[in-house]
Amino acid sequence: MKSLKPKILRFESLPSTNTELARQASEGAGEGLSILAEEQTAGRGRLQRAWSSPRGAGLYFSILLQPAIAVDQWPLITFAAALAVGDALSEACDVSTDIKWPNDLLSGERKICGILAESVETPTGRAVIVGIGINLTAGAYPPEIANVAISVGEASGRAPERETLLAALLRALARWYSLLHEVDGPEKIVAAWTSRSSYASGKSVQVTNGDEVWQGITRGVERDGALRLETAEGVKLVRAGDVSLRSAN
Ligand code: BT5
Repeated sequence: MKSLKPKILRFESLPSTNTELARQASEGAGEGLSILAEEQTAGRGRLQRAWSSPRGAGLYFSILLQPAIAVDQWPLITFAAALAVGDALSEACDVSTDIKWPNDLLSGERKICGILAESVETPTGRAVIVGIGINLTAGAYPPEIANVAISVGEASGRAPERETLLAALLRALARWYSLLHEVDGPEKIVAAWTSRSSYASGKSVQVTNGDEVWQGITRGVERDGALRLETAEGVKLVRAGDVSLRSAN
């Protein structure tokens, strides 16, 4: 069994917890090293998009993992992280969430958490940095995206306790990460993810990946985390892209 022992380094301010952890990983930091910052001045999303990270308004966290699973299953690390955040939000804040493929936690269709997994070379082999940004208060995101973003405070009606949430997150990450390494663990993670995501099956969506745009109905996920999309031209396997709800026309 693989057990995760997180060790947290705390910073007042960083450009990005993922970037700082990548630097430390390339210098030999070990599995479980985690970084927490009060604010990020250059927080990152996927495809070099920005993640709004003002001081004290969100939980900005990254953890270094060296999974002992086949590389083609590494996308399931993001799934495991999404399941862990869902558990932590439910346990510590009484907030229930939906998961939008591949990495968004939603509360009532609005994004409450984003996850950014990046692979990195270390002296002991390839590793993954999982970055997690959770909005604690409405100050975490810019007002322009208030229609698509939400915070724990707004979703729960209570002031969120960051340390309680962090502790729950670390426990949940250790649980799901350990499951990922069990025989049948990947199948169990895909099954749990599918049961918690209204987007996994039967949802009419549009998927944008660079210049490509596909429309279709979601039909579950593959063993490696790829999203099955039934389009007019047949079933496509989506491995990268942004999923949005398709408006009825
Ligand atoms: C993500 O990207 O959702 C991944 C976000 C990961 C952030 C964490 S914080 C700790 C660690 N260190 C980092 O530098 N990053 C990680 P993506 O799916 O590409 O979504 C980005 C989009 O979400 C942006 O283009 C905005 O539209 C929107 N957005 C930005 N800030 C937001 C916020 N605080 N809450 C909700 N939506 C936001």
